[in-house]
Amino acid sequence: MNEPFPLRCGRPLIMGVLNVTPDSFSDGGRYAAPDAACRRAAEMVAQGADLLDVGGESTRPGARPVDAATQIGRIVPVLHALRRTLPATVRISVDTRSARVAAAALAAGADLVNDVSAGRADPALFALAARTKAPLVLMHMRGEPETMQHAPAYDDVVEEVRRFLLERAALAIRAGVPEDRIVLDPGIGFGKTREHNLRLLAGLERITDCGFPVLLGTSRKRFMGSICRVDEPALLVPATVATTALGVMAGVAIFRVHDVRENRQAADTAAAIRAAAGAREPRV
Ligand code: HH2
Repeated sequence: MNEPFPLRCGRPLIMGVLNVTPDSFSDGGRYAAPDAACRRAAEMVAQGADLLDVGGESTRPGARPVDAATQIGRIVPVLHALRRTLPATVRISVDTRSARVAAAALAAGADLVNDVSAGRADPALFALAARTKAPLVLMHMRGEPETMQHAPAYDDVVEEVRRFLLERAALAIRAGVPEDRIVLDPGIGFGKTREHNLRLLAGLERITDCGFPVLLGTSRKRFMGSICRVDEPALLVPATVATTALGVMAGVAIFRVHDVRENRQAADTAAAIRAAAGAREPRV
């Protein structure tokens, strides 16, 4: 593994999405072959990505789980190719709920683990993160991808998400994951209605105030399509950029996006405005 990844480096970080799946909601099927993945990765790095999130399982609403061997077969050849072609300063995250997949990815050159189940899908994941000291993203999700959009309900979505994330972080720490390796993510679109997503975005500071770096994943997501009356995810770049700027103002550290150039500009501009306003440094 590379040197420990600095989660707090004083500016917002951009994480480029690289799905090596046949069925992801926005880029499925495009980058499954290692050479296509490397070209896309180089493009995102040239546009300002600090890290890349490689996933071999779609977690879009309605998606069926993908077994560990299939995920490994998709991800590992791509990771080897990325490590051969990318500068070592570019960090790679693996988007998986499986400890077996995460271990194979870390051995193939990944630096971070992004777990949308926050360690609930596979209890061995916390032990792996504890042993390797790899940074670990803990995301909130209500239910499972296959069924999570079936009438999700909350009394106070921001408070319930905040409490869940703090509980998962406490369990991870108890399992030996170093506190300074934990990243929290409110899980926009995961078991939430449009109204829940909007409340979470309006209440982001209650999550960033928890003291852990926060990752935000709004990129091209459907709740913005219903606001903007746009069906095609690729046409939601301007809406995504608006959420990135607001996320910076709320202290978000890492933005998981498909469109790196646009979000890099939004994040850097918002960070400069935030600094000019005398606000605290971003929690990065
Ligand atoms: N969103 C997606 C996947 N992984 N990880 C984190 N931490 N936060 C997110 O919001 C998040 C995530 C869904 O987006 P995408 O990867 O583009 O689609 P799919 O799940 O269909 O592959």
